[in-house]
Order: sequence, then structure tokens, then C-alpha cells
Amino acid sequence: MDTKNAGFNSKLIHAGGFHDVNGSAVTPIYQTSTFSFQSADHGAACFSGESDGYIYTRLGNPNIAELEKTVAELENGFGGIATSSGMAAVNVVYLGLLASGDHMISHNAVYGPSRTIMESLYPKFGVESSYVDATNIENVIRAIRPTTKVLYIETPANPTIGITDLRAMAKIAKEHKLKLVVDNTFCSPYLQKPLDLGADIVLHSMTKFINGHADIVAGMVVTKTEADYNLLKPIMMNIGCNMDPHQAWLTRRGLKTLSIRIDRAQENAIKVANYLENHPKIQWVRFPGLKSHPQYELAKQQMAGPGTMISFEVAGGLEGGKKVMNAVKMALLAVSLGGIETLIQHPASMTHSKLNDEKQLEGGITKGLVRLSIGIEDIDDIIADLDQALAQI
Ligand code: LCS
Repeated sequence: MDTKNAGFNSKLIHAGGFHDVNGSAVTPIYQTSTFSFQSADHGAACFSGESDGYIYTRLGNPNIAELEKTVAELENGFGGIATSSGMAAVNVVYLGLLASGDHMISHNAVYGPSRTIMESLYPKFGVESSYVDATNIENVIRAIRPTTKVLYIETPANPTIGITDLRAMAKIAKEHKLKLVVDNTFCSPYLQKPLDLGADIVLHSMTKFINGHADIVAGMVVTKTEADYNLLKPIMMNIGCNMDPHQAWLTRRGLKTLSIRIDRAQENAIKVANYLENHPKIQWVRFPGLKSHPQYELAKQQMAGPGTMISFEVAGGLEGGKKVMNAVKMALLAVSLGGIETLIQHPASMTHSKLNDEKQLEGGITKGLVRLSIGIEDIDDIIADLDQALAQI
């Protein structure tokens, strides 16, 4: 079925549609490194692009193509480029859009390694960067240089849940001829569609919501234009950060239930955020669905729901937070997010530990900040677990 004009949920089930000669309801796994040609001429035509037959799995594979088409359709983009991890997707974008002498502006709270790789490896190739609080538009405008080429935004940001105004970023990008790249990992296309808001490129750690079952690591880049797709796709192919067919098959399977997983986890997250906000031992809670979130109105305008990620700080700062993390019984003390299980972690010593204290604080990552990724378990059990853990402080 052509799903171009279908609704989001129908796309989740049927987009990228692939039907084998046996009428298999689910795409078989093409666990092969290479594909044989019908003739020497056919092989040459596949290489020249006259035929769209498959050649070699690093360059393309039916399972990977199905997933790429699906995520691109969900994001309303031209095409998808699947990668072996979310960090591979980040690097494909950096490598494709930035050259020696270029400058990139980004938000000061992004996933730790997205910043540390830009500041530790890319200067070697003459690429410069500035990290500012992009939730304040003026900071972004002030950071623009004649050499700025890319505006790289993550919203909601990991782990501070700060929200950046994507329409405003798109306007700035257009005025200054910058490419606007948005890491949409925290929302998935179910809750936010950056390309519709004016971004040029969207990327994902599909390890999170898109796969949703904490059993693979993968990434995806989706471009709005054919030109950007043609720029970035060969970088993935030639670096060799392709997905594996089985990984792609698992991700396509997990993606089918994206909306019902997020609906359930989000319903739980709203209740957990309210519970935490009213708890006497909690100092502050950051969740886009709470009126206390500084960008509560903006979140409502650009997101279809508040999501499932909550940050908070307990009384006693770091020591209090550690007590809670050590005391939970059902939530897993683990990094990653966007899966069906509730996870709790400590960004300052875990996901963002490679940023020094100064950079952590400048990005709002306090020592006592604890991050929750809410799962789809029974809400009473999630709250009872947090309740007994908080009782230990
Ligand atoms: N972008 C964001 C917003 C992320 O949260 C992550 C991973 C990545 C990119 C990189 O994706 P990966 O290579 O891991 O698939 N975030 C993690 C986190 O918060 N905890 O563990 C991993």
C-alpha cells in the first residue's frame, strides 16, 4: 500500500511496505552481505544507478531500506539514512555539513558525546563550535559568525529537558543561510516533526523510542531535500556505519507500536511528574507537561505531548539522589531511554561525565540532577517504587 497520504498510525504499520513472492506479512530478514546479479550488464546497471537492484549490504539492503523509507515518511522528509548508532548519525551529519574553517552553533545541554566529539575531534580538522543556551534566541544570534554553517539543536535537551523554539531557529537559519539540524531522539516523530517546523535535517538515536525495546543500538538521519540526502548517504556508505539487516528488522518491528508505547508511557510520566512535584523531598522537577516548566507554552506549540522524560533534584543534592537511585527496586539504574521499562540515571557521573564541571553547570546539569525515563509498567508500581526510595532520604 502507498502510505504517503495515510495517517500516522497506518504509516507505523504499513510504511516502507515490502512484499515478498510468498506474501509474507512481515518482511523476511535479508541476512546477507552481498546480492548476486542476473548478468554482468545487470551488475553494471546496479552500480551506475540505472537499475535499483541491491549490491552489497553496506550500500543498501531490503530491511534497511524499509526502515529508512518508514522513518522518512513519519518525519515528512525526502529520505532516510540508517546508521549503526545514534552517534554514527550525528557524525555523518557533522562530516557532511562542516569543512575546515566552518563553525557550528549548538545548545549547551545536548547528549554528552554529541558535544565532546565536536570539541575533541573536529578541531583537528579545523572545525570550530560554540555552545550556548539556545532556549534564549538572542544567545544564538550573538554566536553567529561569518563562518557559521550549522545550527545543531536537541529539544527537549538531554538531560535538562530545556525546550528550544524550533520555528525561531528555522527563521534564524534561513536568514543566515545555516543548515538547521535537530536531534529528535527525545520526542520521536510521534511527538515532534522538526522538518515541518523548518529544519533541514532530523536525526535520531533509534536505540530509544523508535525501536523502543532496549535491545538494539541504531541511528537515523532524515533529510528534507534530495540534495542533502545525496550529500550524506555516501558518507554513511563509505565510512561503513551502516545498520545490520537483523538490527533493522528488529527496529522496524519495534516501530510498529511507537504511538501506543508513547501514549502509555506519557500517561505514566504525567502522573509521576505531578507526584514528584508534590513530594516534600523534591527540590524541583523539569517536565514539559508541568506548568512550572519555563517553556511550558512553547512545548505545547511544537510538541504533540510532553513525552516521557523527567529530570528532578531531591533534597540533599547528589547524596540524596544517589540514595534514591540505590533504593529503587523496579526501575533499572541504567542509561539510555525511550524503552518500555522505567530507567533512572545520574547524568553528571554517567551520560554527561566527559563534560567538565564548568560545562555541565553551564548547561544546567547540576550534580544532584537525576533523570527518569518512564516506561509502560503499571503506574501504581512505578510510584510505589519511587515512594519507597524517596522515603530513604
Ligand atoms: N542523541 C541523543 C539525544 C541521545 O540521547 C543519544 C544517546 C544519542 C544521540 C546517541 O545515540 P546512540 O549512539 O547511543 O544510539 N543517549 C543516551 C543516554 O541518554 N543514555 O545512554 C545513551
